[in-house]
Amino acid sequence: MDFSLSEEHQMIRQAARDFAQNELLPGVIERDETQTFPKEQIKKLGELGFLGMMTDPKYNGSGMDTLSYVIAMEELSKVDASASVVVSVNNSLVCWGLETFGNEEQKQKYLTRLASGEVIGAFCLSEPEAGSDATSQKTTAIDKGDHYILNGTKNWITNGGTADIYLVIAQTDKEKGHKGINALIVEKGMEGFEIGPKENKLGIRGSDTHSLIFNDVKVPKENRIGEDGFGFKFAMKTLSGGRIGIAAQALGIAAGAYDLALKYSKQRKAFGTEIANHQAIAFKLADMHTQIEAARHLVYKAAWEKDKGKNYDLSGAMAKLYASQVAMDVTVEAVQIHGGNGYVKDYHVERLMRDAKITQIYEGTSEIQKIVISRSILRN
Ligand code: COS
Repeated sequence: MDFSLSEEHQMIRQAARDFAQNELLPGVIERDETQTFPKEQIKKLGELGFLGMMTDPKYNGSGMDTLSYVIAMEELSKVDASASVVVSVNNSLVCWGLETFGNEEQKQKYLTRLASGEVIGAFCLSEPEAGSDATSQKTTAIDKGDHYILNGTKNWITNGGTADIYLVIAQTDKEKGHKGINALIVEKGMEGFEIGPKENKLGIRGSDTHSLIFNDVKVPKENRIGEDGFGFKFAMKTLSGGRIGIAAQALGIAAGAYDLALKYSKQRKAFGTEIANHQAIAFKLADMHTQIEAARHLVYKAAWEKDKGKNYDLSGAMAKLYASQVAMDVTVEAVQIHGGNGYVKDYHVERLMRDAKITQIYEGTSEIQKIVISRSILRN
């Protein structure tokens, strides 16, 4: 076993770290407060190849491995989880999904633009009444020969307003249950496709979350991903990889809060000495550091399994379950270490605490991860 990172991985970490400090940190508090999408920053991330990190260069991607992607996610998320969720969705749900399951025409038409960051994508599975219970799709895609007619509503869609290309999961044949579900590529501007109001969220407030409404949207059949009825499997397989990205985001949020708490505890004085010298604080730092390191091992292991072509459903679910809990625990403690300062916005940790919560919810709640994990260990 070798736990050291290659020179290339270290360079990616440095590049993502520099970007986070130089481009994401300025204005991050204001963007959170005003719910402003980091448009310029995302454009630059695209130019630097961070939006199609794992995509083959022949489709304008960077051709890197999953470990590179999680390292970048970790560094970007230390500073701005609203920006990193865009990176995560575009990379592991949209680009990976299209590259792995799309046909050549779809890759040429859509993936090339998504991987270069010319446009960004959205992944549309959740509905008002189908979040965790993902097979209960109410959105319908009725087969009309050479096209589908799409009707329904999708909820809590990341990049909902800013995306140009949407991967939409919908039921074609109710009788067939999850085997009658399809995944369709929908373009912004298609007639009958309406973007609902932006959600006012607890955290990741700079990210752009909307409901989407489809009213008799005509989607050409060539926009279906995979065979008829492949949509649910497409969603599950894609989400399995997406969960590694969100686990990396959770890891980064925790690590960012820890870094701030460590620095603060060496500067802030109480009872005549820096607070880090009090065991009450030092022990908190010890716990936080240990939890983060354990989460990092789970996240990197899941990425490694994906890169090795192994099944990563279990490792990805474990990484997400654990790292998101660590993100919650560590950010709460980081606020505590900051005391009164932790409760005001200027010190960043309250934002990281709010941002942490979503990692236990999106791309499969912690309870869903436990279903995936328990089914996997009981099956074997
Ligand atoms: N890869 C490939 N196929 C998978 C899969 C995976 N990771 N997970 C499930 N499937 C397949 C199953 O094999 C089954 O197909 P077959 O009947 O051909 O065997 C099908 O999908 C249905 O699976 P299952 O019977 O396990 O469905 P359940 O209704 O019990 O739900 C869970 C399974 C709970 C795991 C699934 O609904 C889920 O992940 N829900 C959460 C969805 C989610 O993450 N929502 C957030 C939206 S994105 S922000």
